[in-house]
Amino acid sequence: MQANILRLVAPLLILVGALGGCAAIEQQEAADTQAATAAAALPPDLERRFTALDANGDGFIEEREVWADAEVDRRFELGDINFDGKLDRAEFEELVDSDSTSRRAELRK
Ligand SMILES: [Ca+2]
Ligand SMILES: [Ca+2]
Repeated sequence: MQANILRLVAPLLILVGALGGCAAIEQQEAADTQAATAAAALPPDLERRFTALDANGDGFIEEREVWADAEVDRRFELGDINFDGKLDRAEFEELVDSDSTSRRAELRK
């Protein structure tokens, strides 16, 4: 009797497991896509400017890399929102969006 139930249930369990695996893979793929989107989220003109400043190509703008851009150089510390000494793309976008950076400058006074 128990063996019969197992024979009926086992394929279902395998199916459920397989579906769960698919869902996990889909979630991972979605996360990968999001990460890729976040890394390339800048409008083309900003992306060009970011890439030009990121001299060593590590995906971050460090303070020693910003001398080429007077505006970014001047406001580097304001733009470094998480204080790690470098600008990621999101911070760079915030920095060149003068309104939000000016607002933060006001808040820090
Ligand atoms: Ca860099
Ligand atoms: Ca930072």
